[in-house]
Amino acid sequence: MPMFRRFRPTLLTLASVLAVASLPAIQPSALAQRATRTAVDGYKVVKVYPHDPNAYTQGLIFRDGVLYESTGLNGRSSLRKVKLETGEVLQQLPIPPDYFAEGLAEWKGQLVQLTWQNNVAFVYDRATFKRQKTFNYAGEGWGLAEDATGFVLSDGSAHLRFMDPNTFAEVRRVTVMDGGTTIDQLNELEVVNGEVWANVWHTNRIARISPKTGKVVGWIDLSGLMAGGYRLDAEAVLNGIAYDAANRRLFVTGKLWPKLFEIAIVPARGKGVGKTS
Ligand SMILES: [Ca+2]
Repeated sequence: MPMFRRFRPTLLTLASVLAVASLPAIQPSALAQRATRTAVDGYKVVKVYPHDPNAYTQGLIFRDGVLYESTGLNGRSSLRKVKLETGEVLQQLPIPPDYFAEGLAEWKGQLVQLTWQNNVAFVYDRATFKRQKTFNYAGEGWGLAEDATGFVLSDGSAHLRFMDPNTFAEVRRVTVMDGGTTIDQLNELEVVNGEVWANVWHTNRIARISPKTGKVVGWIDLSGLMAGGYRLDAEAVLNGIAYDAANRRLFVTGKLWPKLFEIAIVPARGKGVGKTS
């Protein structure tokens, strides 16, 4: 999500930061996990690919051998077609600076790109990137993905909203809960084997969510993935999940990350996701 949207450097903020700095570093999701004993899966890196370190990744999908990516920030937002193996941008459409692009999904050959606070989604022909229409929606736009019935949208709250694929009207919503704890800040999304996977903003975790109930059925902890303390920017956080269902390949990256990873999930219990070799 956006840079510094809640951060205003005041003395009060500084005092809060100092107060927080003296506490153990516990992510909200970790608190939830402790309370509920929801399984936390690990990961294994299968392959590493280059990723444009100027891409402020807000949406990522994999279709027919290539990645499609939506990047954010006003004046830097874009829609991109990216070669997986090299990170080369094969096709790019700049978004007018009034818009801050967000999540990205596909429906029947059309790409749908959210905007953060403009209440509009752009609909493009996937092959040409020609804009065909727009959708309007209430509230903020963060992450977007699609399942067999339509789109699923996150807006920074603990809600996942399910949208009609033809009108983008909200059909239903669920509240995401891990046991008794609501999980908000849901960001980039991907539907993987019938579950909605969500990056949780400013954490190294992906929540695996039941689309039917909103229940968190598991966590994936990707701590250490972008090794070497790569935090040139405080907002350079994990964000971007793309699943190649045909080949069971799972790709993840982050905002301004120079790398994109194919990973396999090492399950705490049960079956993993992704190839392990
Ligand atoms: Ca995605």
